[in-house]
Amino acid sequence: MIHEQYAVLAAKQEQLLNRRNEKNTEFYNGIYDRYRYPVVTRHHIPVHWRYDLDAQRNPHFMERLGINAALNPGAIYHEGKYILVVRTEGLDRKSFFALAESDNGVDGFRFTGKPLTWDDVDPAETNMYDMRLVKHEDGWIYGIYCSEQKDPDAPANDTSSAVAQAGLVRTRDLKTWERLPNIRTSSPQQRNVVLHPEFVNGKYGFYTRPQDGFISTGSGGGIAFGWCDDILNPVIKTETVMDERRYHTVYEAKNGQGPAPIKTERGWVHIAHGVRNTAAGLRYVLYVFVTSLEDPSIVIAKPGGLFIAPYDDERVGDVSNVIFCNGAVVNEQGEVYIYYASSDTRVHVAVTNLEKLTDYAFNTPADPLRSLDCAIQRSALIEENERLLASR
Ligand code: M1P
Repeated sequence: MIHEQYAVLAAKQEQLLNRRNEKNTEFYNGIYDRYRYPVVTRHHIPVHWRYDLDAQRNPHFMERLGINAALNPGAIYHEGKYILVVRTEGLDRKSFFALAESDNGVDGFRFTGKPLTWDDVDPAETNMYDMRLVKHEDGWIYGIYCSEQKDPDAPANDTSSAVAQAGLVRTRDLKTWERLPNIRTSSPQQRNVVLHPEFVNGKYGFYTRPQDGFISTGSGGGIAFGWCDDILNPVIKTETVMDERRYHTVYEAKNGQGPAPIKTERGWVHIAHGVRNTAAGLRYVLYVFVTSLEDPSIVIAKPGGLFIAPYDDERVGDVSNVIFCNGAVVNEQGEVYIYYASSDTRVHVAVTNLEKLTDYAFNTPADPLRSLDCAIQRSALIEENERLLASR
């Protein structure tokens, strides 16, 4: 018999799932709209994924397999639906992937099916997270995720050191997933690896993030680009850094490609995360750059500064002061839905369109990189505006 408390929790959850989202009108920057409520949280995870509903086995209706957080989703727009593959973190700290879909992209996200699983090709893999979903022109939908395991070279008493690699899966129907071999590069570790959606000179193109350590990228200079001939044997022989880390920018300490880049008439728009260190720890924000349609590894425009930073309640969570994005979609109307997680805890959406994103990407001034030059840059804007205001 089903425990009576199930109906209580299910009804409460229905209210949350049916709650309409709305633009946050207190926020304005002309570039994108923020929404009042997160689009996915741990409270969206179905009750029967967390509780044993059987009244005899679970007389106190205790949560048996709780969920700590729902974050960093991969995203695609597929058959008229907004699909997220959410990093869903159990109370045991292990993340798994779960698919949620919505008809309008801003509310009504519901988890479907069961947690995603596939053939276990790598018994050492301990944790999986941050999938980038890409509809490639070869007809498959690929997912690249961080596949993490304990560092096999760490001394026995070191139970924290880890190694990150790029796991690869693919599907045609978002139901059956085929696990392919991990993507191999010459870098000791990899995270934030993303497949370019089109062939580049007949090859599969990848954005990578070479890193020496698990947390620190060390000698890894930034976001890199590489190719592979055979997706079934994914070896990237050469990685060339295309978007470097740089002193006193928002991506000084680390950066990483976000979702697959968005194709516009003027170039591929990339949403990336940049990291800097502070007295309160690492701060993660998003920034934008554009690469050439002819060669997606050549940066042709780069607005200065950050694109999305933690805002109000977004600042606080399991890992505070973090905005991370690995999913964005474009619908038939050219609207762009950017799914970002705040503080490694819950998922939000920011909505813009291709025209605004392109305007932002090409017409926002570049970072002058020095304070005095920034002051001169701003003074020029003020002078132009003062002339306009005086002529009113
Ligand atoms: O905690 C912030 C983010 O840290 C990592 O990102 P990066 O590899 O760029 O440092 C990832 O673990 C990511 O999941 C997490 O959101």
